Amino acid sequence: MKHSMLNYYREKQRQVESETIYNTQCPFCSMQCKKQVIEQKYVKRKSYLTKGVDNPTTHGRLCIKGMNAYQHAVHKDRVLEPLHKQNGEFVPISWEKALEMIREQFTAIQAAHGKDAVGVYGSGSITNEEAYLLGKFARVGLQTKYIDYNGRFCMASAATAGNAVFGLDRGLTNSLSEIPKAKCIILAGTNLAECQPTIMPYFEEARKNGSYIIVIDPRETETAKMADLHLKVKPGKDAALANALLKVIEKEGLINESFVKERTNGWEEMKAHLTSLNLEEAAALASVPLKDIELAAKAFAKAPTGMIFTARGVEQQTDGHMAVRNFLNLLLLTGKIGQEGSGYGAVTGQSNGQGGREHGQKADQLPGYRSITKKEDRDYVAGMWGVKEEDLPGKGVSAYEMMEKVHEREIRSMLLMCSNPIVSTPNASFVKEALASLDFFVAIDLFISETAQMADLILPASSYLEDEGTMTNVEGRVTLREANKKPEGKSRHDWQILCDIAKVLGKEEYFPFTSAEEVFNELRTASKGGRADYYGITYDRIREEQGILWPCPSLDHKGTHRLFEESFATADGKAVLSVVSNDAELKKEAVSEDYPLYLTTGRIMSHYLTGVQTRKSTNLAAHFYESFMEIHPETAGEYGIPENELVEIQSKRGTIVVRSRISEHIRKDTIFVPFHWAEDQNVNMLVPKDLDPNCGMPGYKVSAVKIRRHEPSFV
Ligand SMILES: Nc1nc2c(c(=O)[nH]1)N[C@H]1C(S)=C(S)[C@@H](COP(=O)(O)OP(=O)(O)OC[C@H]3O[C@@H](n4cnc5c(=O)[nH]c(N)nc54)[C@H](O)[C@@H]3O)O[C@H]1N2
Ligand SMILES: Nc1nc2c(c(=O)[nH]1)N[C@H]1C(S)=C(S)[C@@H](COP(=O)(O)OP(=O)(O)OC[C@H]3O[C@@H](n4cnc5c(=O)[nH]c(N)nc54)[C@H](O)[C@@H]3O)O[C@H]1N2
Ligand code: SF4
Ligand SMILES: [Mo]
Repeated sequence: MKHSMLNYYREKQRQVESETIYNTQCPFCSMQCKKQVIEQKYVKRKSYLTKGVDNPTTHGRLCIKGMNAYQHAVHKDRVLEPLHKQNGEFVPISWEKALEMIREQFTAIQAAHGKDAVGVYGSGSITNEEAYLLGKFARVGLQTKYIDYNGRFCMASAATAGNAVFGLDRGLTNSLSEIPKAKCIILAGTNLAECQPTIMPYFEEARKNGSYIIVIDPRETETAKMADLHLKVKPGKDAALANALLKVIEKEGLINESFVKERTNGWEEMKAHLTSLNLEEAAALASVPLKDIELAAKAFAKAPTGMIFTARGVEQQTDGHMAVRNFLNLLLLTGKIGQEGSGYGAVTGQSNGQGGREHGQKADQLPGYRSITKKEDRDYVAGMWGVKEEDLPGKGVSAYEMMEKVHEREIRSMLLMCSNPIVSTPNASFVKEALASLDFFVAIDLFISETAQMADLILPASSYLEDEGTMTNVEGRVTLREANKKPEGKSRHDWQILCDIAKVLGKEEYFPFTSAEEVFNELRTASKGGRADYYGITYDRIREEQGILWPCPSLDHKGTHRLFEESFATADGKAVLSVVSNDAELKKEAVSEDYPLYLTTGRIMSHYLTGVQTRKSTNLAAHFYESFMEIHPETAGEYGIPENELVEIQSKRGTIVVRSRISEHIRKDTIFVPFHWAEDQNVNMLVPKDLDPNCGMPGYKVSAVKIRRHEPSFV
């Protein structure tokens, strides 16, 4: 560094009056990178530095989002007191008034229309404690059956597939440290390089160790660039592609018969299915060259160890559940699970995408991955909550179906925590219409998001820098997010808000908590003996051992790094082979003369989900301040679309306007649009409402659209 620069920094440092260090984890993706945010107070202003902190999952690494994540948390637009909508304007009111209003409204609506008239909508971005408490609040505080959460859109296909095939869903069956031992890796519909950037060194190390990496994606993403082989699948055709891979393995005699006999059920049906498959037909459906399919199948089957990872590309489909099961067939038929360097990973998305799906905020679920329809599970949880089993509501419906119930006015009031459904649900215009019809709508958020804007009441939540709690990261490691910053303004922690509402509803005895740790200790007992058993995990142990991988059933249990070594978690210990047809996609929208292109949607590195947080961050927004459409040069030429021009994209449901970005990296029949923007750029206005019948997952990755150059109209 030049002398003058050094002096400049020394002088700046001298002006710092005080420094406060906040220990935390990045609030964004499932890597949960540990970091410190350092607040420096100068004479007249504050500034912030961010430093990665060493830990067993990410070893001190941070991506661009983690480096800048303090910006939204200290942003001037944070909601800092309860806001009540009066004549279309938000007016600050006291917490007492806000809580009293909630009591009056919820009580009156439930008295007039039944308990289920109030719905609860949660999130995979809240802590385990909050997810647990939200489920308990719905079942005990409100006694409504209608609760579900945004993770339905994220993890539902893989979670239901994992439970059906292995008897247990923990995103990764092996800890991340085993990735470098895998000699062949299939990355199907996952763009790790942009979505979990700090995971990449594990794969780079695998490559150095000679691993053969195969990426399956309609686009040549940053992730595909590190692959040895890229299969540019047609959107929505992963089930057919997996069938083609299975057929090659059968034809080449590469099935691990002893593993299949000892560790799986369903071989007879599978054998008949494999015999009946036509390789050329499956390959043509997937639109992938036969020779590449053969190369991929042989590389995977012949490697001594191997792993398959799937993410939303495969999963966010109306056949997502079955498509995942077909990739699990590939693992099972080649015997690649339950050993070092061999296993499966559903790459979890949100910060607490894993824990958020285990402790009872799903329509059909009680804590510890227990089932709300099983008598013994209901008895256990009711017993520990101190309520009667028959007073626990039954199973509700999935997140999008809840919006339909709102539209039908079966649900008349909603409590929304940490989600922005107007931008994140499919068929977004319908959802907006539904939410507008609510009699009383409460949103708990950091900001006036597009959805909170529609609420009658907004309650201010504390941010990740302020809110302590546990988060279960991508590898199933339960981590403790410390938080030593005081809540901004009058904001409160999400768990506190639930206790406050329970109190005014006369349910205080069930919600007596004064700290997140107390909630966690109850969660431990609630999960005890369940599939996601956290009983042996305590705050002190997490601090000492730098996180613990569940299941961890007792205080002297070390946690579980590798699942299914001896047996699977099914009743007889065997995994289930599943017959999956090429056309398990009946409900997918097909392209037609009117709507000739496939639209697929997803993410970019510098923005997060609906963008409410990252659009507030100057450094992140600077990378992309508006949405775009990735399109192949030949297709762009066909439609007369130049680079960086406004383009209208239309489906049967609506129209959006975004900028063109011409790229050879995408298939010619497909365009890609990220979903981080709202209003005229809300791509979910185009996405159809059809759901996977097995799990309620929408088909975000396939819509049929037409495009044209946008002609600005001048008035
Ligand atoms: N930067 C950033 N990181 C994030 C997030 C974010 O918003 N921004 N969100 C977090 C969350 S909640 C999640 S769930 C994860 C998601 O992480 P990913 O699932 O990796 O992200 P996506 O971009 O949705 O989709 C992955 C890839 O699927 C491809 N794809 C599209 N259609 C198909 C198809 O039919 N078949 C196949 N095989 N591939 C297809 C897309 O081209 C894309 O590259 O990321 C997490 N990390
Ligand atoms: N087209 C398309 N749509 C998709 C997807 C896709 O790939 N394509 N992916 C889907 C997936 S995987 C996901 S996970 C969903 C996510 O969809 P959403 O959950 O709707 O997205 P977020 O932007 O995370 O919304 C979180 C909201 O909570 C607020 N918030 C942040 N922290 C806190 C907190 O601690 N407490 C409270 N109370 N509020 C907080 C934020 O300000 C923001 O308004 O989107 C889904 N939608
Ligand atoms: S966005 Fe994910 S990878 Fe990036 S710093 Fe945050 S947790 Fe880590
Ligand atoms: Mo997600």
